[in-house]
Amino acid sequence: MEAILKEITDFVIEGEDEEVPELVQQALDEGIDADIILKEGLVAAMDVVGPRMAAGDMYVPEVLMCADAMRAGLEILSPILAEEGSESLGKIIIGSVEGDLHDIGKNLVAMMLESSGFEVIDLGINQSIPKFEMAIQEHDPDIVALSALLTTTMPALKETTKVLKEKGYRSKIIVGGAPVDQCYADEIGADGYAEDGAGAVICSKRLLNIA
Ligand code: B1M
Repeated sequence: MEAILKEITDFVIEGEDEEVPELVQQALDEGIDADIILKEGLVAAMDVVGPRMAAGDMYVPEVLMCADAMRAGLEILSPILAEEGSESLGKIIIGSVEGDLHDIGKNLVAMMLESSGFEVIDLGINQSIPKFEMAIQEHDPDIVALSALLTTTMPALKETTKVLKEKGYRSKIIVGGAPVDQCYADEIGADGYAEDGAGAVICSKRLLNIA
């Protein structure tokens, strides 16, 4: 089991978007849990890519190839991870804040929320405050989930939260992303913080008083 997971990790790091889905399917056929493949195969690759990127050993085009390979693998896992619930627990708008182009983690969070029974409207990356506002006016969500992966986009997280709160929308605001923590969420006045997809589900249910 470990061998194929390591192979998946290595192929994601090499940005091989044709081999990765094949290997993910092979791992599933071998009976490995989708959740294990996600964590120990796909996400593990990003734990290698991140430090290499920080050290200047990998550049943006190469990292983009890794992201594509990861996405290709996720496409195989998504239907298994996201078994649809019948009745919606509530409506959630999710997006990466302005200036932030990262979406792998956000997509995972969206998938977890959806698979837990929430209706999720994913606005995508680089979403300005007016875009969040337009979406809120159109969909009237119970929750708005904001994602930020960069320390440089944390101020956009703060500003978006501040403006949406000031405008008095009924939606609760939850925030997350690698540089964000509970302390920062409290500081910027968000209603909730989640470390990952599972946390976002727990946090959303808590805010909507769902047992
Ligand atoms: Co970027 N990048 N990147 N990058 N990138 C990081 C984040 C970085 C830590 C790498 C590093 O240097 N070590 C670093 C940030 C440093 C910092 O700010 N402190 C960094 C940098 C510097 C940059 C650029 C500035 C590089 C450059 O251009 N010189 C640039 C900025 C672009 C921009 O956004 N404006 C950039 C670009 C990119 C790519 C486009 C090449 C690519 C993104 C492709 C894509 O997403 N489609 C990329 C990638 C892939 C990464 C790393 C390697 C991997 C991110 C990832 O997908 N992780 C990342 C290093 C790392 O994280 N190891 C890095 C896997 C994913 C499952 O985890 O995204 O953390 P994560 O999501 C988690 C949680 O954070 C949480 O749940 C998710 C699931 O568990 N979560 C939420 C996320 N959103 C949530 C929302 C919620 C709740 C929880 O709502 C409530």
